[in-house]
Amino acid sequence: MFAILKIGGSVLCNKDIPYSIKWDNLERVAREIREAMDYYLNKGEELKLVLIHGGGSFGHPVAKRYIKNGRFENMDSGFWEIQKVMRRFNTLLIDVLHEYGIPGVSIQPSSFVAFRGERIHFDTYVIEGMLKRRLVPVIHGDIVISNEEDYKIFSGDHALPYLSKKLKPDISLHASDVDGVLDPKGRVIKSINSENIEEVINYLKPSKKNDVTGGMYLKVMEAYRLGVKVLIFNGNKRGNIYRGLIGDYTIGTSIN
Ligand code: IP8
Repeated sequence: MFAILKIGGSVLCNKDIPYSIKWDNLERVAREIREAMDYYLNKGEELKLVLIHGGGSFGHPVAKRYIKNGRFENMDSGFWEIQKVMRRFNTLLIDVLHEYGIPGVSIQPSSFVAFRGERIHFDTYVIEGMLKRRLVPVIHGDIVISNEEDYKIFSGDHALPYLSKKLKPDISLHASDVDGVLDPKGRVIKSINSENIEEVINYLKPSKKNDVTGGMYLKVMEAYRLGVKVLIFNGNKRGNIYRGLIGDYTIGTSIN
């Protein structure tokens, strides 16, 4: 089984408090990944895994300080400051993975990823080599260079579709803080496919009133076009990460 798992910032951090980790959640996530690895090992198989995490309460507050009127300023210190807090967050997370015997290795996008226009420059040769060696690359949202002289945030939401398209996992898991894609009555839509995509898109279309819906609209559109199965589920609920990793796709909304 080959999975890419993105863990949302709200699962790992308390967004209201800078540099705060939800330690109980982080421990639980690591334990559930370990249990999923053991599940496959017991069957004589293995779980190939790429992990992605966002900026959480580390990258976002620091990045905000350097954005004025939609542009980055004072980036001689901004670049290394954002890189530094993200490196710290990534290290804290990977340290916990190691405690659970998960061979996490750090992938720091600010060192080698760039935007060229809207195109992402991201060489995955080393990540693929790490996967062959049973390592678990842990990629994070970061600050990266963009075009000739500019900068841009490379988000976990860039990394998940980019790596899914390129590495073609069996499943792309999106552990967020919602139960999945909701219908107008607030019920989780179990599956989005060619039969109901038009209908779902219609009621997710961004309205000015509601940004969150707009966010979900883009996520669903992108996931649908990926050509890889995507599962959006609630990573705050105990057991969901384990279940997603062992192929129980009833825990949220699957899109393919
Ligand atoms: O939380 C943002 O990543 P995201 C990364 O996945 C930074 O959007 C540095 C704010």
